[in-house]
Parts: sequence; structure tokens; C-alpha cells
Amino acid sequence: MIQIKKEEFKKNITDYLKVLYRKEAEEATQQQLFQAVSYAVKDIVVDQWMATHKEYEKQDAKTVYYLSMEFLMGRALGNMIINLSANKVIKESIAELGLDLNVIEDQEPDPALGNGGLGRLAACFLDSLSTLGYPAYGCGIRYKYGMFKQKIKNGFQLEVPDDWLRDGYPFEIKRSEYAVEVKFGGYVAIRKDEKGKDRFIQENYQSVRAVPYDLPIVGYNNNVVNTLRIWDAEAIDTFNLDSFDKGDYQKAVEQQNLARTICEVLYPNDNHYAGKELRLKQQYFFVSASIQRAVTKYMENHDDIRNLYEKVTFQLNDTHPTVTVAELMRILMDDYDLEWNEAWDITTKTCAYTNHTIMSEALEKWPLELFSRLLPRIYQIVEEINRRFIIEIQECYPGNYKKIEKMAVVYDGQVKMAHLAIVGSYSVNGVARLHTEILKHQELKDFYEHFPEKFNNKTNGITQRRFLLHGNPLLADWVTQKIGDEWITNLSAIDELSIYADDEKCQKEFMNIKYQNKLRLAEFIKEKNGIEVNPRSIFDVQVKRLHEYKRQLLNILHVMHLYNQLKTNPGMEFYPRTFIFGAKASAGYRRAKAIIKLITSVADVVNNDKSIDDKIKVVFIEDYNVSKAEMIFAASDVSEQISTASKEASGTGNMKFMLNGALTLGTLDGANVEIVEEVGEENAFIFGLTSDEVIHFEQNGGYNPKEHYNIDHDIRNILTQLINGYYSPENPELFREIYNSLLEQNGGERADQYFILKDFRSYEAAQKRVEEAYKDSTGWAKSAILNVAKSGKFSSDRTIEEYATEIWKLDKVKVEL
Ligand code: 26W
Repeated sequence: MIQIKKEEFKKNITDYLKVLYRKEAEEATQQQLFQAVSYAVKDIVVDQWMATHKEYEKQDAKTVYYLSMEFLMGRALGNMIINLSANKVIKESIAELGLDLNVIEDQEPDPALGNGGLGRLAACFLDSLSTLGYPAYGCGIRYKYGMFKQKIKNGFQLEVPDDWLRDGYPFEIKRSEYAVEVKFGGYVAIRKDEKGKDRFIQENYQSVRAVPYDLPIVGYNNNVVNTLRIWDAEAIDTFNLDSFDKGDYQKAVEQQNLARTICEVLYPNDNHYAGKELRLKQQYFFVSASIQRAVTKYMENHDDIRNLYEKVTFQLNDTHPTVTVAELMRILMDDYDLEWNEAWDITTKTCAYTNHTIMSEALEKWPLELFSRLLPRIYQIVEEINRRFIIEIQECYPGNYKKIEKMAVVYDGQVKMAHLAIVGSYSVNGVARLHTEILKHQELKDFYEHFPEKFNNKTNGITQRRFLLHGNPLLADWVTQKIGDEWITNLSAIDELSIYADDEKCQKEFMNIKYQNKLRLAEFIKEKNGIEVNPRSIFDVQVKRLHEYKRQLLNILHVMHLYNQLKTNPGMEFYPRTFIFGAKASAGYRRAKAIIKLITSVADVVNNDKSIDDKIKVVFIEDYNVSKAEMIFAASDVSEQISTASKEASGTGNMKFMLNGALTLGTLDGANVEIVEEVGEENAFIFGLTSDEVIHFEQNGGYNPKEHYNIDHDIRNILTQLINGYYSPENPELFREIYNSLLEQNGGERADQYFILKDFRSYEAAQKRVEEAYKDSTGWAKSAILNVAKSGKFSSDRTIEEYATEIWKLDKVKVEL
């Protein structure tokens, strides 16, 4: 246990204010206070960080390198303070200095080096890896601009750059001593070395210097600090004279530009492959740097590269880092002189791949022209992997050319990254049971038949430390009061709450905490949106990236329907509802942006209609991000998880809502299936087509949305309101594209491809059940408490324990100070 003395800690803060800003506490700005406090906290963390790495070296522990284009970390300060064993002292010291920790925490930019699910999962995993004491590096990119900030203007989304490094990020440490060179372009020549051996040499290339920045990942109360290593690109030999002498001025400038552009910005695409050259550069850049460094580090303490897999494993977070497979082959063959077979054996014992989506538009397929021009040596290796794999398939299925068409790594002029990842990995996993089954029996059927032993499921999880302990302190304290604090590091212990679900006093306490959290959110909404919401109304929430398959459109169409009903029948029974949305749309995703505009337009009409007595409010929360998420989950009654069945690989927001006692209104998709299995169907609201039914319609046709339009008067009514200016009098054509997408086929795209009209009535019925259930407040409280109690399975600690024991084979390390 680390001992910090309050006086020392306080002095540290004031010293940092002096050294960094030449200021006393009284005159410092809140941002300066944040920086000083952060540096003082970092002081504590660094000791544990160094101790952790000493211990790892001493034990020569196997390490997982979690390779990910995205880490959606959210703010660090509050989380670190919670995880440090020095929590109490730090809080008291800050208070004694007359500072407000909440205000200080609010100064931190929200490091958003990720889009959504995949990036946030990576962040939860790092938290769990440290808390469980598993040696790990997160490896990623230090984007200068992370996920854009969303502004809503006239109801439309605007994207504003996220300059998160503007004031300096106090927790990072630049590690120039570990910089490596990464090469792009040129050509591969075969040259004899001194010993007369043929060597593959990349010539006439451009290169950048990859420089790592390390961020500490603090485990909960255990002195373990792992590292998130994010790479920045710098120019190599900036304008050295040689270049000018050779008249190579052009190349020097180009190399500088390359370094400037590579880490400039995170692509804001979620589930949509755009085929941009710069994106492939980003991928190879951080993969090459990470793998080079991992191999070098391994060889510092070992003498035989052939045993690499005993100490190192690379987990590929989706296909984005899949060039890892070829980069490791290159290093083993070109730098360590191994033969192909030996190198392949090591590579396929070192790499493992996680699939996060079955959406076909997300599949990465790089055009050969681009791939080979940018990565000539890597391309040769991929070609050879492909050639050998095709021979293998032909031997298994003689004469079956369909198999080659479906499974080849290189086909139709493209490198198929998912195929490369599967062929090059010892493990392939999906992220929820249903998702893995769909991978095995539909999307990756041929690969599953060929490599059944590689496939496995790892249902996603979330960290209860950020999403309950930090995000919902009232509920966290209440839980601890009832059952003790074991749940913080062993979420399955939270099941002990079950016995309180029927206890009337506990139900009241629980509902009061929910009410307090709703008040907090209502105040936020009042301040940001200027909308008055009733904290006694049902808070019905859908927060996640905007995507058609997630069906925010179904939700808002249903709101339009409820509004129509209230207008025609003002006296009808109706429990007040606040529909809350938060979502960023990819910058270039037109239809998603139109759906945001529809939500804000419906909000404008409904919120300002006095005749409905404030029974419905619609709120669009601007710039939904991790910090806002923490507050929103805590305040939610209903968790909207309404994706078209089969499309949401897992979802993780669904778990965060559950942990905070919201009831799921959802389809049997992704991890919803397992959530309902844990909590019981009677404590959730399930509706809609099953994944089998969706897949059946997709494969055999037979769904025609026009039938619903023709037969169902209410549906026809809301659809007509999309095109008659009801919500957009200034431009009645505004929502024509949405209307068309529901009724008309468009090129290869089916009409209503996400089955919104098909599921509409079933969704409406489930919403009615929500209303009935909420009116029974003890029944609701019971269900809500049971949701918290049965959330144990969905801790990322459980997920990481499974990865560590079943895939990575890691040992836990204990760190004493
Ligand atoms: C190439 C563009 C691109 C960008 C991001 C393609 C695919 C992605 C991600 C894989 C999309 C993503 O975030 N998927 C989500 O991953 C979560 C964590 O496993 C799951 O919970 C979500 O269901 C899944 O949509």
C-alpha cells in the first residue's frame, strides 16, 4: 500500500502551480489547477508504474499487446483517484486546499481517441487488465484530433475539431528513446549481404519516426499500472544537408508532410469502410512501430526469437491492425533470418483476432494497387500467405473453386483483411454468444469449417469502476452499504442485492437515488438545451452512435405516433415520458444526419406544444461522449437497445444501463440475449423479429414494407408527416430521403432494410408494457434492483479473465511497494 502524506501532496500541488505557471493557488485558473493536481497524482502513479514494470521483468511475465486503432478513454483524473489506494487522502487534500474536485475534473478534456463501441471496449479492457494484474500494453495512435465535438445548429449536426492536446495532457510521458522508423512506398530489391545471402531490401522509400507516448493505466487498489502506448509521427532527419546536396529537397518535404498527416485525425467512421489511403498508412504506422518495439523488448531479455509466443501475444481489435500478421512475418524473416515455415509457425501462435461486426459495409478490403504501392514488402508477404493458403484449401476441397472465391486472402484485386486475420491467428472470437454463433454458421461459415478450433466467444463487458463507482456515486454507496464493497473488484458479488429487491424500504431508497440522478440530468438538460423536463417522468434513453441498424428512426417514429395519439385523444391515459437521445453521426453519413435533424425537429414541435401538457418531451443531448454517458446511465429508467436483430454484435451501452438499474427495451440481439437470460424476461421488454427471422428475410426476400404502409393507417400517417412539412414547414422535402428509404428500394439496397415498419407494432406494444410496468412503482423498483443485482456477468473483469486464461495464457502478477 502506498502511503501519501497529505501535507506533502498538498505541497506538490502548489509546487506544480509554481513550476508550471508561476502562480499561487488563489490566482490559478481552473485549468491550471487541473494540471497541477494531475501532475501531483501522476507523481504517485509513477512510483507504482515503475514498480509494476520491475516486477514484470523480474517474473519474465507473458504480456498481451492489445492493438487497437481506437481507445475511447474518457477522463482520467477522477478514475485514477478512485483506483489509487490513496483515494481518501487525495480527496481530503484537495478539499483542504479549498478546491472543488468536481470542478477540477470537469477541466479535463475527454480524450476521445475512438468512435464508439470498439474503442470504449478497449478502454474498459485496459482498466480490467490492470485491476486483475495482467501484464499488458494498449498500443494505438496519438491522434492530434480525436473524435470531433458535435454542435447542434438549427437542429443539424456540425463537426468541430477536438483539440484535446491544446493545454497539454498531464498524464502522458514522451519516450523518445523507444522511437522507431516506419517505411512506406518505394520498391523491394533483392541484394546480397556481406555473407552472400539474398536479402529483401526496401529502397527509395519514405519514412517517418514513430515516437511513443505512454499513459498510465491504474489498477484498482493493487499498485499495478499498465501502459497505454500511443504513437506519434515525427519527420526523420528534418532537412538534413544531404538531402539538399542530392537535390532531394522534394523528398525531404514529402517526408515531413507524411509525418504531419499520419496522426492528424481519427477517422470518424463507425462500421463503414471508406478505403482511404491515409487510413492504411495509420494502420501500418502504429502496427509496425508496436511490433518492432515488442520484438526488440523481447530480445533484450531472451536469446531465441523462436520462443516469442511464450512471452508475447498480439490481440487484434477488429481487422484494423491486421497488417500485424505480415509485419511480424517480415521482421522474423528479414531481420531474424527465419525461414517461412518457422516464421509462420511463430506468427500464428502469437496473433489473435476479435471480430466486432457483421455489417458487410464495415469489411476492410484494400485494393491491391494501393496496398502494394504503399507497403511493397508487406504485400509480397501477403501474396505468399495467400498462395500457400489457396493450396491448402485446394487440398481440402479439390476442385471446389467456390471455396477459393469465398476464402482467399487476395481476390478480385483486393486484400481481404478479415481473411488475413483469420488465417494468421490462433484465435478468432466474437463479442457475444449470438454474434459468435452467427460468425460460425453464417458470415464465416467456411472458415469455421476449416479451422473450428480457432473460434470462440468472449462476451463483452464493461468496467463497474467507471460506470458505477465513478459515474453513480449515490448508487455505488448504497450498494456498498447493503452488501459491502466486494463488487468493486468482483461484480458477481452484486447478486447479493437480489434479496433486497422485494424489500419496500430498499425499493424506496433505490427509487430516490434514481430520482436524484434524474434531477442532476434534468438540470444539465435545462442548462444545455433550455428544455424543462419532469424528473418524475419516465426517462427513456437511447444513446449510442447514430446508425440505421441501431434504429434511432424506429424510436422517433414511435414518438411521432404517440404525439399523434395525444393530439387526437387528449384525454387518453398517458404516463409522462422524456425521450432522450444522444448520438454522433459519421461526418459523411447523410442519412444518419437527416435522422438527427428529424429528432431535433420532432423535439421542437412536441416540446413547444402546450396542448399536450408536457406529457412528452424529446431531448437531443449535444456531443454525447464518455463523461456525459456516465451521468446519463445513472439517470435512466428505460434502456433502448432496439437494433435490427443480428446486426449489433454485442453492444456495451446495454450493460452500463443495466448496471445502473435501467430496464432494457430491446430486440433479441447481441448481448441483449444474455442480459435477458441473466435478469429474466419479466424484468425486460423484448420485442421484434429474431435474428433467424431477419436472416431468413434477407436471404429469401418476402418482406414488403409497402404492405404495412397500405394496411396500417397510423404508419401511413407518420410517414406522410415526413413529407408534408409537418415537422419541417420551412422545407417539406427535408425528410424525403428517410421516407424513401422506408418504402422504395434503392440500387442494391432493399426498402426498409432494417425492418423498421415490420417491427413497429411490436415495438409499440413493448412500449405500452413499459408504461404499465412503470405505473406499478414497487414492481418497477424490484425489476430495477434485479437488473443491478444480475449485472455481474457483464463486468469486463469477467471478460478479461476469459481472454487471459482461454486465449492469451497469461499469469497474474502481484506488485508490492
Ligand atoms: C473500417 C471502419 C470501421 C470502423 C469501426 C469498421 C468497424 C468499426 C467497428 C468494429 C465498429 C464497432 O465499434 N463495433 C462495435 O463493437 C462493440 C465492441 O465489441 C460492440 O459492442 C458493438 O455491438 C459493435 O457495433
